[in-house]
Amino acid sequence: MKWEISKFSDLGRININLEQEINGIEQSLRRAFLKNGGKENREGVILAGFSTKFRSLAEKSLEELDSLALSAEKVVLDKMVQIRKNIDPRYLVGRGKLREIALHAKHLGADTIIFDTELTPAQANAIGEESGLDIMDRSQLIIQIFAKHAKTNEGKIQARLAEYQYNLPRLKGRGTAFSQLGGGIGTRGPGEKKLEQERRNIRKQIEQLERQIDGLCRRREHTRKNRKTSKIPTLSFIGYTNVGKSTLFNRLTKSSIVTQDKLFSTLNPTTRRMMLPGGKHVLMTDTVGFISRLPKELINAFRATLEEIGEADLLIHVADASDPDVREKIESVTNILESMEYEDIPSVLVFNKADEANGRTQASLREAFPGAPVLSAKNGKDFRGLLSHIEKALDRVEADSKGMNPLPGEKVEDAMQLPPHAYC
Ligand SMILES: Nc1nc2c(ncn2[C@@H]2O[C@H](COP(=O)(O)OP(=O)(O)OP(=O)(O)O)[C@@H](O)[C@H]2O)c(=O)[nH]1
Ligand SMILES: [Mg+2]
Repeated sequence: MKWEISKFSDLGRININLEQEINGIEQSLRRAFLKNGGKENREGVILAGFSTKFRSLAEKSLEELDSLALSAEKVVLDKMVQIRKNIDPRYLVGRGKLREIALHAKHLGADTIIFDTELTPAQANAIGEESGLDIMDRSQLIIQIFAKHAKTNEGKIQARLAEYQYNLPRLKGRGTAFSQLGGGIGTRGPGEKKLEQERRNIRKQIEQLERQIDGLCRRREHTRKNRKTSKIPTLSFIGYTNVGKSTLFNRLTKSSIVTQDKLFSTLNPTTRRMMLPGGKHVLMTDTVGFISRLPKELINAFRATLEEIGEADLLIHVADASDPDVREKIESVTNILESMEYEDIPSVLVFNKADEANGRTQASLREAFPGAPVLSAKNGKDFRGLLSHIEKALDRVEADSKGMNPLPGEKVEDAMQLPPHAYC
């Protein structure tokens, strides 16, 4: 930026065209925004993280928030981290730091600050008022991605319910945001009377959506019952988002589900029938991925989708071998399964993206998770080994359900990986 220092002259004689000056500044900000990868119709955001312990923890978490923001089509203009001994109950990062972030955001032309945590409704309002910017939190961002990626009627209904449930307690001070997917939480709103009417409307909408989702659950349950009577076992692909579940599913079942380097590309379950190498027919289901701190509103709203996982005979837990945080993510998935009371469903662990993991990493995964295949859905050519592994595990599950002992000479853990938390 070029600076020019003018000589101070009589205030009455200063000849500045303020409108022209402001337009000039706005144009420069626009150019800076576009230079950072922004497009006219994309929202520029600043990410704000903090930790009461280590900077590295906050930075790692911000990286994931960055991927979430990209998946929501936002342009991340900057990221800021603060380390504090204690959380400020009103402004989270403290008033001084908040003002600093807000000033920086305005300087860069950002419309919104996204906080890497779940803000209480009171915090969201206080921060919105103090900063004069739109405010989002991590949960709201995830819910917004689900809403954007929902293509089917079922997905849209579930995403809308999550959005309404999230927004209802946060309506104070909000404008028309509840009726648009993804408004910021800190924007100014209408008067109290209008707000009360909006709250009543939302409650009514929530009741209607809940009823529709109960209907979806019943319909899916009916389909599953039919499948059960056909006695074809069901296998569900699960795992952290973006690990390559759909890519692997496509390769195994010769399908063409959309795959992309974005979080939560898949929302709707897809089921395909296929034959395993030993001749057994199975139904394979690809479904929505998980993330740590998955908002509770989504777990409730997506129950019709998530119940598909609960009915599987075997879960194929896909993890990303190239991710330095793979162990934490496996644990996150296990915790989410536990929270849904699905921890007793047998699972096999499969490491994908081996093409991006070096030899040492692969060796250490093989040592820590003995028996778990390490492969590449993208570059791999032969998946018969994986399918045989899955088939063996399924045989074991079926033998167990009939109360049979392990096959002669076979160790249980060779054939079937217990839920990950049980063997690491
Ligand atoms: N290098 C490499 N990339 C892969 C591999 N498998 C998948 N990918 C890439 O990883 C990204 C995510 O793949 P998806 O199959 O959409 O992942 P997912 O787990 O279904 O993701 P969600 O549905 O969003 O939860 C895509 O860009 C894929 O091309 C692999 O074996 N190696
Ligand atoms: Mg997918």
